[in-house]
Amino acid sequence: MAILQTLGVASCLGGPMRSCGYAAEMLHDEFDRQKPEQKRLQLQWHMVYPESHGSKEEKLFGLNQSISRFTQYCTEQNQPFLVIGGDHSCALGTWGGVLNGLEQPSKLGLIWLDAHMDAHTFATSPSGNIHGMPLAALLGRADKKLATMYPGSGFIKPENLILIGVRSYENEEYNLLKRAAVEIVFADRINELAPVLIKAIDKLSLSCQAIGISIDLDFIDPEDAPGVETPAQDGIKAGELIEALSLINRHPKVCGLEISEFNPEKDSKNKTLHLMKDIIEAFYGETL
Ligand SMILES: [Mn+2]
Repeated sequence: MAILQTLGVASCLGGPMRSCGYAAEMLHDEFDRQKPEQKRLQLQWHMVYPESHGSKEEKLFGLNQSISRFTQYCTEQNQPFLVIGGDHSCALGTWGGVLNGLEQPSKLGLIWLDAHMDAHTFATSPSGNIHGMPLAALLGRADKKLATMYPGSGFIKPENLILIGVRSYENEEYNLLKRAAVEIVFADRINELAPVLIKAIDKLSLSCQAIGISIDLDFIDPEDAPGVETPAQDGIKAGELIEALSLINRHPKVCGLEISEFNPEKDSKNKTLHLMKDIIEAFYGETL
């Protein structure tokens, strides 16, 4: 069984809540409870924690730098990876690191499954929460303060980014993405997720050397994934995401998967925790 390099980000510095830093630890235990005959993959866990001193900006920069070193190494070694947030600000490190590790950073594609656009800057965000800003930085459109938290030396080309499942956003972030001509597939335009995801992979495969998938658990309908920081009604059913990911199981162009925003305090009967495990197995698991 292949070993999947996995990084847990024990931080919630980018969001308003305090508990999403426990996601990786809980998921680690969840996989540990599996019986050997149920195992579809082997995770090699690494963990990163924020520094205990310094400003929030300094802590987030340090944290994202550590995350980026991990994904840069995996990218250089051509090894698939998994990053478990933490809040979604970990994307600054995850994809910044992949950009640092690629010979041609302009050939990174990114599929962003999220109820939100995450394309604010400090100038436009009503909350000032950094988990709502990673895409602005990844596109090279950050303000000065946000740019100091980004460890990447390159940026994602707007034509290589596709947002899927959006249903809650502010005009300022919509304008930023629209000006950059980023493709957005709104949740209410999705009848069935699998063909939408496959179309996105096929499109990016034409011009990209590697494709990343970033999942914010609030992409899923809150009925199926109640344990998230910022729920939004009318999301995609969990079963549809699992089916879609099974169809692209270990796709050779996909370099890594990121899952973020799990909030155990809001979970009910461990539904969202179990879903995280199912997502990982659907994409990275071997068929039993
Ligand atoms: Mn997000």
